[in-house]
Amino acid sequence: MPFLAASPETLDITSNAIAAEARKGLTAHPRSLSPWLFYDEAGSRLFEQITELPEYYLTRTERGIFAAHADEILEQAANGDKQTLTLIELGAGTATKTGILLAAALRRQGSVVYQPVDVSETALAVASENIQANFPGVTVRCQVADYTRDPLPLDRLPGLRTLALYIGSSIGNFSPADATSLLRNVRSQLLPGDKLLLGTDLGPSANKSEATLLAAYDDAAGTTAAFNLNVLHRLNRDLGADFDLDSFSHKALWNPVHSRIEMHLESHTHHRVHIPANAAGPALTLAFSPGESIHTENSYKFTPARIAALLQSANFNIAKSWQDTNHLFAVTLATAV
Ligand code: AVJ
Repeated sequence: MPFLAASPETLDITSNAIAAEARKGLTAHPRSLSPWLFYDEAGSRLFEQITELPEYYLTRTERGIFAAHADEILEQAANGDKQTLTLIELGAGTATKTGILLAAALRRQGSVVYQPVDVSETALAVASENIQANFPGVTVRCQVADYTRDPLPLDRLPGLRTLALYIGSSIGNFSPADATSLLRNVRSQLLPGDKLLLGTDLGPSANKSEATLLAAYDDAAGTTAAFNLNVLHRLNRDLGADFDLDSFSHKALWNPVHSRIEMHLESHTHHRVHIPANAAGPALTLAFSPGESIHTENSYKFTPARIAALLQSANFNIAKSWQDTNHLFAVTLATAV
């Protein structure tokens, strides 16, 4: 893979990090697991399936906004003048959603340097291969990093204006405070005038009922349930835990106080789960009672005012924003102040 960031060894999630995260979350009350644990190979595949579900409007709606406005987004990002953009993408994964924007960048400037950032070296290898096969004018520089924790390892290319992409409602997994620190980290790597394109899901409104929101996280085919339960399967495999998946069920709920969808795994019996000793600490026995749940994800939903406040808290000003005609999803272009 071209231009891989220098790293001592792969930064792909280590079983140590999984052990530490599971220990911390599962021994807390209420119990929780961090959503990054979802994305092992099976989980990533299930998430891809989620993005194609009839109930999961987010991905196709954001794609529709890009399809309708990509040229304008790129023009605005380049301040309408002759500035050349380099695109960086946080949590790029396999970069399947980025094609429309890269194509618009190519129409504008003929060639473009694209810097996908992700913790998964494997996902980046796929991204790099896909992009280079489909967009010969794009130079891919993969950057392996955990952007939630580390400073972004960006190449500041002389003379180029940076457009940072944080799309797909990924910001929705973070509490308001964590979302602000994350965007401040991004801002610290940008120069005044550089741009950020942020994709956010919107909360319930006249156009979107709570039922629509909930269905996106509790689909009829059970794909989201399988995605949620897969985290237990992962802990069984990676940590030697003995979670019985039949003892838990998928729960999605709307929390209006925090404006977020929550996903939980709810135990329906009295039972114990064992996790053998590992590098993160001694063996654990967890006693679950009926109705007790593990909180596995928050997915925050925004209003235009909340998006503006969040961006402002990280020193960005809104340049322009776009929504689909049904006002389900927002794409916001912001300028680094
Ligand atoms: C990848 C965080 C945007 O919150 O909608 C999908 C993950 N969880 N279905 C989201 C997810 C359940 C997704 N994000």
